[in-house]
Amino acid sequence: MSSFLPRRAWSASAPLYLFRSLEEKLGLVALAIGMIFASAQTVLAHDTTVESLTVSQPWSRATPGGAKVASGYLVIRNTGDQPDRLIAATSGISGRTEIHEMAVKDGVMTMRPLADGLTVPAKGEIVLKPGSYHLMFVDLKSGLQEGEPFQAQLTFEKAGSVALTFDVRAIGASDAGDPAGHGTSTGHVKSTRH
Ligand SMILES: [Cu+2]
Repeated sequence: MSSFLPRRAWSASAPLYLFRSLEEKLGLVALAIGMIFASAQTVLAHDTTVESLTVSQPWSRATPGGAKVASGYLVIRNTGDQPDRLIAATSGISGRTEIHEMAVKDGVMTMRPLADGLTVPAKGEIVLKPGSYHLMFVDLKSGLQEGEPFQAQLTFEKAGSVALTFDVRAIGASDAGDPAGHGTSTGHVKSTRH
């Protein structure tokens, strides 16, 4: 770094040079730390990462009065070389939280708990969405209100546990919506409320 300096300038300013060098190093460290925090906060805005898994856009719907169940949706991406498995979920809003799949059987939408959890393929993703896989918050302690997020925790076989904040969208919302959170209410998704 100092090879371009004349020898005389180098020897005269050596202590200063060392000081500046140290200062420079500290500056770089501070910059690096700043960048780590900046990128972490960017990630936290929409995604939560644990090991090789990234969980995006956790959301749910407001519940009608008296409802005892609510669904949870999200996307899990796996950048790793090994599959992982979502094996459990918990939340303070419900007595228990199950992992469900939904399918059409004899023309009727049915759903069932997945006893073995849900595999997240290596270098792949799994989408929990209306009409498909979802979390089911069973025995709700109180109704979910639009715009009032809640916390839940997912547990993966390999990556361990991750805490998430679920956005609560309007009754009848069919997807996670745009980041500004403008609610859409469409009647046709009623049959896929779970
Ligand atoms: Cu369900």
